[in-house]
Amino acid sequence: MLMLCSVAAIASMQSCKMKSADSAVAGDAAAKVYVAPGKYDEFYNFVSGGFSGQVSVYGLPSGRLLKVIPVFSVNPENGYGYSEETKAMLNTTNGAIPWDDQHHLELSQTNGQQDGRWIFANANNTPRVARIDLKSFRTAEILQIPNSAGNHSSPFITENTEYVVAGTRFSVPLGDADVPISSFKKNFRSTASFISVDKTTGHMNIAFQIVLPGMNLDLSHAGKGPSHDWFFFSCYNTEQAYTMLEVNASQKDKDFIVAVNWKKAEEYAKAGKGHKMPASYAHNTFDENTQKATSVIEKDVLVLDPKDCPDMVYMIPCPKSPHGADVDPTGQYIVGSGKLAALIPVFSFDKITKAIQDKQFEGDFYGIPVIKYEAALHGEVKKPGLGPLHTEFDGKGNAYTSMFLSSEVVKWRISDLQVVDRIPTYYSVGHLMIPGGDTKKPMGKYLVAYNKITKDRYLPTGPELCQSAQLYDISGDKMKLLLDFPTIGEPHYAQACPATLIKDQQVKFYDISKNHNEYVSMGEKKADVVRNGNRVDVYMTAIRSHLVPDNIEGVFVGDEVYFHVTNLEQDWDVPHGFAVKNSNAADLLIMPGETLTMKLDANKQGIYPFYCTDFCSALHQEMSGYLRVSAKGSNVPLRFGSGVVVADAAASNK
Ligand code: RUQ
Ligand code: CUA
Repeated sequence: MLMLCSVAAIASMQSCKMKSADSAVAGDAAAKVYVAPGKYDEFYNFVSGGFSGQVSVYGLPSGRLLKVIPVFSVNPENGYGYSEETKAMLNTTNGAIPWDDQHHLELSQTNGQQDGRWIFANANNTPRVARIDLKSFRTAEILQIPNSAGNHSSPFITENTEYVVAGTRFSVPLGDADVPISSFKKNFRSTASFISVDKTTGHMNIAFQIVLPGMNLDLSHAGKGPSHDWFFFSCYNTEQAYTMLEVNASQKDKDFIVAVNWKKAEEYAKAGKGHKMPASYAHNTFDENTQKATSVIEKDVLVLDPKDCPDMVYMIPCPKSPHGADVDPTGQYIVGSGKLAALIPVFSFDKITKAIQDKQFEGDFYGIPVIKYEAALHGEVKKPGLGPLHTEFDGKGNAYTSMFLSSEVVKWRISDLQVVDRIPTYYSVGHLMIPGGDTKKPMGKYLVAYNKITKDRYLPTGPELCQSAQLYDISGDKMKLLLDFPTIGEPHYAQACPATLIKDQQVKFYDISKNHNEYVSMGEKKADVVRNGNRVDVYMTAIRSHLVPDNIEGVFVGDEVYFHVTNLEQDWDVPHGFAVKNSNAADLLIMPGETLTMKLDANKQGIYPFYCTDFCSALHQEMSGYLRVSAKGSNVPLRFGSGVVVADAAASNK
């Protein structure tokens, strides 16, 4: 904070004194964010979880947390990544990975507007892209990205969700080659992967990967309208440093916005201009029918080299270590936010097109033409503040840029680049978000700032303080602070859409007659326990308020016990939980009509109680049972059952 203050002071931007929250809050703020008991919020706000690896869902304007969707991290709360059905979702070519760093989200679009079908999420650390189904709020697919590291400029999408992109923040040698780090210039490359999305199923595949020089691709956004065919990536470290980047990657005055004509790339790919390169990456899908995830290892990737594909990639100089690359709702203006720049350059798509036609180049970067800065420039926003990171739009001709160093949101007009308003954030804002703010049709009513530092904003909680979001009213000329709310993990990018777009399409329960899980029990009569060598399969049912079977004997130390629990309920909001003493797996939270499996290694003798963990009824506490684990070699027969069916059960012993 001290450093931030001194930088701010130098530019005499604003006082270092912590502003009094009272004075900064709009007088009618409480009424504006109050959503009465039983009433719904106007927007769903999907917020990246950063180092939590998950995505959280809030209501706006209340800031109420509605759900945490497990995506890249295991989630003991509901067994994601622990249950046999979901384990494969986290599979990679490096085995199961229980965590990632989740930064950016993008809602699927049709004609440049949100369509409420899916939301895509990136994993930075072990490069992956996930697709979350907005009917179930569940992760449906995770695709690993080869030839990548630090998958940061992802998962931004084209106007009709034709492609989701994934660009490397850390350049690496292709094909995991073993080379000296000092051979960076020669051997390291950045890549921009274009993942095709099936129009009806959402199924993802890497269509092609464009190989670029060694540098750091940072963020991106697709064009729209006139710039529909293009994708814009910011990059830094065109110095190509591989050590002490803090200094060495900040030498040049300008880095680049990389403009990629993905339509051309598509044509080149079809025309056979690429080459298939061997690669190995996991492709995990959750099948709603079998209610089980499978992981397939893909074997190659189609690579396009700009050398073989003229007119596919251009560079636009952009001061100084650009971060956000944001495209306005008309698709005409591209905003590059240089983290270390004292201005915000805004590029014009028409000018870029003209510059390409007239060959107004100032040279090339590894054979890629570099367009003259002035030729591409619409203009510069002067003295916007310090540390511009990200820009969103309100659909009324205004842009809003987050200023990390001077801790503020700055509103400026796209037409004449004049700053028209600024408002402090508490503190060090990273991303900001307006519902639909990166689409053709922003809903310029609210803006949310996602901040890195909270300091004194909440009750302290030991050395780690919560991260925070702040809601502003942007419906008038002046921005007004309405609300602070804490977030899960570290919030980076976020998306919000009108609640009406998705609230009525929600899956309420799974039709049990369509449950094709291979271990389903279609009714209590089908409950069973089957031994096969040292593997014991328990086919269990759950319904208010009992588990069948609830007595199991004849299991021995050294057995592997699989509890396949089917929730027989066919009603909304009646999950059952399942936990068993001594289990190393987490809780299962089984939705109505669903089957989930927990594996238990019976490694010590004793009585293992099991029970439903979700308070489902007045007799929830009674929803329990016992597993008896006997010493290896003892002669306890396999017996199982529940109440009246115990006798039948004994007869069906195998
Ligand atoms: S990046 S602020 Cu991934 Cu800006 Cu977080
Ligand atoms: Cu089922 Cu508690």
